[in-house]
Amino acid sequence: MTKKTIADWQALAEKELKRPADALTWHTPEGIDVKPLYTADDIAGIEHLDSLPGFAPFTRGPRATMYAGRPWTIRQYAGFSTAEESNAFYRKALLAGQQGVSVAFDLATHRGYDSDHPRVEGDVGKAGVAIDSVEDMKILFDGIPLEDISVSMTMNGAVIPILANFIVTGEEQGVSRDKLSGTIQNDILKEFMVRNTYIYPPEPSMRIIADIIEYTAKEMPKFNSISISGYHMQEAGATLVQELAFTLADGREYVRAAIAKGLDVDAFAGRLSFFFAIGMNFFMEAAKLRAARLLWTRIMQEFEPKKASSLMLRTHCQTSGVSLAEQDPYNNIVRTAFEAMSAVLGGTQSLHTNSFDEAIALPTEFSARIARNTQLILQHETGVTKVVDPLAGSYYVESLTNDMAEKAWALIEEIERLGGMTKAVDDGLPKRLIEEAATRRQAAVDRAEEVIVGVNKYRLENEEPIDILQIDNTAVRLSQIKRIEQTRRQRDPKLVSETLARLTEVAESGQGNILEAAVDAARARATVGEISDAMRAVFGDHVAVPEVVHDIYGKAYAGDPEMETLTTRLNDYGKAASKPRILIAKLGQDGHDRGAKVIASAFGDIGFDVVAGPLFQTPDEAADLAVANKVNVVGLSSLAAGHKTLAPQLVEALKARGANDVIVVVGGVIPRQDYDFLLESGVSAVFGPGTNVMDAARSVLDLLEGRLRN
Ligand code: 2CP
Repeated sequence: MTKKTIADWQALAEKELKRPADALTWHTPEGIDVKPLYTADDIAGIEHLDSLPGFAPFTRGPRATMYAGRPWTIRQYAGFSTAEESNAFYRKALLAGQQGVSVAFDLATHRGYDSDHPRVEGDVGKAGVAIDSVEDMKILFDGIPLEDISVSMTMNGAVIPILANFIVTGEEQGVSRDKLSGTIQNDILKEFMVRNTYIYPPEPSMRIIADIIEYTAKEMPKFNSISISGYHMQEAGATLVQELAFTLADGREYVRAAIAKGLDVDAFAGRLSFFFAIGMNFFMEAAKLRAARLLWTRIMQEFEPKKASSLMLRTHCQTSGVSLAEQDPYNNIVRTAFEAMSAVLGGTQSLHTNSFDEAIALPTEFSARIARNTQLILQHETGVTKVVDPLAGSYYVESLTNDMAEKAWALIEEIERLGGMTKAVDDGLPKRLIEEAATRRQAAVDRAEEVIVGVNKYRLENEEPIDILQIDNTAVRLSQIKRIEQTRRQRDPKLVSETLARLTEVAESGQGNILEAAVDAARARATVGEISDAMRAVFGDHVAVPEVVHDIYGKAYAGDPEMETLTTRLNDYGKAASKPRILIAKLGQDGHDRGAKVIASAFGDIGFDVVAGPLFQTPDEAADLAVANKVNVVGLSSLAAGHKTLAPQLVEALKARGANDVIVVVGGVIPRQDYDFLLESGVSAVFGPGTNVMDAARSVLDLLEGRLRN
């Protein structure tokens, strides 16, 4: 048989297709053109191909034997309500096959407020567990031996009091800090970019990180000092290349901060860890992890470490929350399983698989079991653990790995030219690029150019509501307040004020280690809020200015008859009354602003006057803003389960200001079970996950026109 060439294939393909073969090229949002066929020519000359697992640049995995030696850690992120309830959940999960604990804290804790603070009324115990002092933390880990079980804590803003509480909890369990294993997220740069649970401005926040790296390097050799996270970037709409590049650039910045503190690179680099999202682009996600390891080695070589472990990228992964749909939610089980497989083929060290109901509410015991079992089945039944890096040598995956690395490297270099990530974050470039990508994607989904089964194609006519977990936020808050009061009664007030004063002094002088000082305060039973405030007194609060991107959504719909009809209606409304003005509001400590930003941007392009409200408002503050700006509509975006408390308060606050004619609509993660409650509370429309933005705009306009007629 004569050997066939690419030209032969192309001729045959075009005969089959009856059009040019490059019509099949998939232009991904990453700017990578994925061809329908890859051959040996596509990987010729790629440098990393000869590398082996366990050796730099670790493209094939950080360990020589990978899962054949030890499978990845099944580490499900969980936490809700009180410490007692979360503790019971962890203990059960550990008995059922989970291998590590991963704590989700509520947003009040994240932002350094005690549960009795008036700003956090709607947040306590909602999207995570409420922790106010060591007393709560001790209950959280009761019966969980911290010597044996590694604990991940997703904490960034209030990282100092939480880590201090964890250390003291260990001490009081009889486990000295050198034996504590686990990870603290401690990645503030991405908070300023996308996740928004910051407290202090960037500069003191970077000092906090350097102090934690210093302290853990000296005192906690088994503890990963940071989890440098791209997850939230992808959740916020970043492309995979953006996620990869910005995460590694963040990592480089933290290394520089620690070295500037006087640390030797080998003293801490081996305990830096990473965290990526795994979405539905199956091969590209696996390639992303391989490229991440390759590039991290390249970055770390600049610092000339002596230990191989300093060059090694180890990562946790979580399947993508944003890829889940409210509609036909059992599809999410399938999505998560594919994403989990992709993470494993990419060589993750630890994995969280989402529960199928996570687009709607907190996981139930049932959905959490399926999520965990997804990983157990992968580990025990599929055989994927038996061979290291099984995708190696695939023309497509190797070529993708290389493309991802090159594209991300170009972006990393751009960040360098801007003066590094702290500066780039300050200038707002990464945030803007991510928001543009998010808006572009929303338009692609709304136009069904990107298919989501059950949402914009194959949609069910009737959806059966599923059982969801509801948290009685008021009860949790009251029980937390009771325990705070008890703690305050039982502690030595003099010791508390002395240790807090010392912490403020360390923060102010720049001398000494902040975490070390906070451990003493935590031991004396100073609360999370008090420890945070002791630093707030010196560092102040970070206040972000909301900015919105333009002309992305509108461009995607340019010339579309749907858009033209809406524009005409908006113009007619404008002539009859005034140009409709909408305030996009975020209330409570819910910092998930992808949806709010996309809506603000798209509504602006559609023709509304948009006021983008700041994060973290109280209902009264939002009502003041609405009145001051004379808006017709307030669109409340709620993603952290606070809507049942906050939306009625917003309606009342508007009424109290005589703004009865302002229409209130609510969008975000709102379970169908809550719709009636919200509508009865004075909300005019509810837009759940998966809402088409054009449909939402049309509904808002219907409401406005209805008001005009009446
Ligand atoms: C691993 N080990 C092995 C092998 N593989 N030993 C022999 N043969 C092998 N093949 C050893 C490792 O060296 C290590 O020991 C130990 O086994 C555990 O392995 P590991 O790979 O370090 O796994 P891990 O302990 O699970 O740690 C994984 C990470 C860590 C990624 C390094 O940072 C981590 O657990 N991160 C989780 C972060 C997380 O859960 N985040 C939650 C995000 P030594 O340690 O002695 O070397 S929540 C997200 C939400 C959405 C949010 O953020 O809002």
